[in-house]
Amino acid sequence: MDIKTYLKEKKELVDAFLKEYFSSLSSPKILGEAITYSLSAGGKRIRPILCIAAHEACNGNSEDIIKFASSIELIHTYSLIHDDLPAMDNDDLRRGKPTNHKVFGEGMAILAGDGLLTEAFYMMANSLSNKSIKNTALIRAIKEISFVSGIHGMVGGQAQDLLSEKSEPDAETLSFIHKHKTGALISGSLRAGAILANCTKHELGSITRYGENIGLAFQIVDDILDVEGDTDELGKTTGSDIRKNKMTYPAIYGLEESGRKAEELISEAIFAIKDFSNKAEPLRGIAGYFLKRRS
Ligand code: GRG
Repeated sequence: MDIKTYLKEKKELVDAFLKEYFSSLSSPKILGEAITYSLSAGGKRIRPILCIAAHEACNGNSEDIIKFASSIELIHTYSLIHDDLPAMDNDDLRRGKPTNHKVFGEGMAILAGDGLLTEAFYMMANSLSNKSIKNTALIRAIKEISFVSGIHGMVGGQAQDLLSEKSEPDAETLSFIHKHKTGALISGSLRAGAILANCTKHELGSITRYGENIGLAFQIVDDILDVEGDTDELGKTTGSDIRKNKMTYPAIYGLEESGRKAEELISEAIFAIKDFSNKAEPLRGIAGYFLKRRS
């Protein structure tokens, strides 16, 4: 299986779903424009794809969860819009385009983020499209995504990140930030996909270990790309972590050791799903892709 083709096909499914879903957004018009501006700016759709791939690995059918998986992209996009605000990272460029607040103003950017976050849960709650998904599984999956997105996950990690800009780098805080700010939503997306396929306890444990490892690896690679990457390829301004005195892997361990750590985590992720059939090939491929990505 060619992982690039898999990623492209699944991204197209998510893109098409989101385009249709937001084609008739209610008033005021500008709010819809601010939302679709960021949502259609060319994100990789990694979190929805991971949700779908975990669902398939646990013998689920991807078509059953396109709506649920796509809703996770709304949460991710909200987090990027708010992360770029002057009160947070104050960035001008995202996904190769001016950031949301640069185009629509801070107030509308905040509301676009709020709207995306809320709509995500409305979408999830309305995502029972097939009898194979049970109500109890859907509630568990929604519980999972709300846990990893909020104070116990992404928002908690972001808060620590904000606090740490003024402190000396330390490994424990860095690990907390990365695992919560980035790893939690990645791992939660995978777990939700598995839960919606009525996975076994053993499968959920393996998917969780896979998710925790690739989640951390994803952010380490992100840190490395901020130093070594190309602004055009990345679609965001590089070097911003150093300028903002961010706690990152390269800042604490250096580039070489950070690369080694990411490789180690990816191997552990692949090992964690060793008992799965070839239906987990996309998960294995995505782990490898995480290491090589340039954007
Ligand atoms: C609650 C006000 C308020 C703000 C919350 C939680 C939060 C804002 C921000 C944290 C989220 C964040 C920016 C995490 C970094 C994760 C990361 C590596 C983002 C880039 O993800 P990709 O590469 O991006 O998947 P694309 O553009 O492909 O979607």
